[in-house]
Amino acid sequence: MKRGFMLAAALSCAAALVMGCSRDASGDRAAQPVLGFSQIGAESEWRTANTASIKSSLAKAGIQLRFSDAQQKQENQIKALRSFIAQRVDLIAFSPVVESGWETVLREAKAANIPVILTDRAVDVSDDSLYVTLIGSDFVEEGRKAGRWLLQDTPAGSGEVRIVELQGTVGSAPAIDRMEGFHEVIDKDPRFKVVRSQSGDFTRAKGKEVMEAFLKAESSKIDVLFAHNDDMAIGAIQAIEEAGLKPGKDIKIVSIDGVRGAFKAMEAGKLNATIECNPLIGDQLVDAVKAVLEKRPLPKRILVEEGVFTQDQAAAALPGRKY
Ligand code: GYE
Repeated sequence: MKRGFMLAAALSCAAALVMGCSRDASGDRAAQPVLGFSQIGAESEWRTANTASIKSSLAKAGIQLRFSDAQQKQENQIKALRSFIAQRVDLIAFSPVVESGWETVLREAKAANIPVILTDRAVDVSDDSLYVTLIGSDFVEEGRKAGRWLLQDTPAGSGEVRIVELQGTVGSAPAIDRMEGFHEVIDKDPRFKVVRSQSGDFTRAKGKEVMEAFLKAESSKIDVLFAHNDDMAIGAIQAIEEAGLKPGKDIKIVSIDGVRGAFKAMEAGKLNATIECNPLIGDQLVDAVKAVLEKRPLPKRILVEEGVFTQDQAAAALPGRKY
């Protein structure tokens, strides 16, 4: 009996070693690995779904989560990362609000031997051994998809197409890349012109505010709105309606994410298309965490699959949407 118990204890300890161990619990190594996660904030429906996915997948996998919300501020993320290092967590994952400015803190994590996984957004560092992998979408391709949709939707032989653009957070990977991909496609056709472009910080409130400013400033007709996320488009829809115009008709709108709010706006005829950006990356994060703890190699980039949805597909697709 006693021997059996000791064997079981030894086995579970071995299993704990394979899984990786928390190093901070009263000096004893706990069986559950500990992951510190620094999230950007709760700026959009996308982000809320992303947080829920990460929390539920980690809980299911028995990985202990220390979660920190940065309220969209890089300084808060850096503080959170330093605190995870001080707590000697087994792993750090984070979604970097902007691309630059991470080198120092990532070196501190490396010096402490704590592997770092990036989720959703990229960093701009000279040494890519500072992180294990990036799990996230191809934002340049999403921008291209928005551009291609617009090209297809514009009748041949039409005149000038005047576009306004609501950019995401200044300096963030999705804002930089979506803008680049969109331009790559539309710049080939001289009819398309981006007449105004400004950040709405990925939020509804700012999307509305900046769209109001666009509408006031533009004396000529705005044909198209390209918004880097659905939330800003939804905010802008309000501004367009308050200006007495019909969103989706007077001004065509294409945005990115594919959240439920976008499908509802498409059903109502107010949004023309949304490019999917899948926030449900919790299970892929768990797989990556396990690979790191078991010392299996990982590719530097893990992509997420996604598509494009238009108004005519909205009603059929909405009940099946998970975010
Ligand atoms: O598109 C936006 C969110 O980084 C892909 O961040 C993410 C973006 C997403 O605020 O809604």
